[in-house]
Amino acid sequence: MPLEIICGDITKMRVDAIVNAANTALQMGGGVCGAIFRAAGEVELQAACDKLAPIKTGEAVITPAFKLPAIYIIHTAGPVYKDGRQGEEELLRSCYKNALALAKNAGCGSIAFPLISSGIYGYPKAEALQVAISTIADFLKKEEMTVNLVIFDKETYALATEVAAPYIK
Ligand code: AR6
Repeated sequence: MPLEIICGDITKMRVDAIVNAANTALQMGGGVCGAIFRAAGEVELQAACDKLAPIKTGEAVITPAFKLPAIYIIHTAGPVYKDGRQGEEELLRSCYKNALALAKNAGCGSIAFPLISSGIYGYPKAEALQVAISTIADFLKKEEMTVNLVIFDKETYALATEVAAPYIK
């Protein structure tokens, strides 16, 4: 199954689409979003985002990737984690599903995701990994695509390889 867990910086990925862990206003923020805006070109990317904003939590939209090695950036707004009883899991699942559907419609053969909501938005990393990996695995049962999950820090990467082990045979 073409699910690959990678430890690194998503802005360097040579794939058809990279996913941005955005906010609903599609404004440049911190974390991976700030890194993507800086590497793509802040002015051009913000102008493209302004035409599509706002989005709802769980939705996804697509822009060019400007100066990045990727072709597209798919922006999706993850849920802010409160206590896990506010529909966070379904909303996080929607981010992955909607981004994958958009990538498929755009003809992408490869996509790279960060671990959405697991930084500034506070989603516990182990649970965020379960949602990400199980949702991607479900998609790959029916569709052909190379899906990379790009994890920034070594500790979370080690956890990710454990969570993914039953899915990668
Ligand atoms: N490549 C891959 N992953 C990264 C990178 C990178 N270059 N930089 C950070 N991460 P976060 P969120 C990881 O906070 O929780 C922004 O302001 C990071 O270690 O970027 O969805 C947006 O505009 C973490 O595991 O996104 C929103 O307002 C993961 O990316 C808000 O933050 C996601 O962390 C979104 O918060």
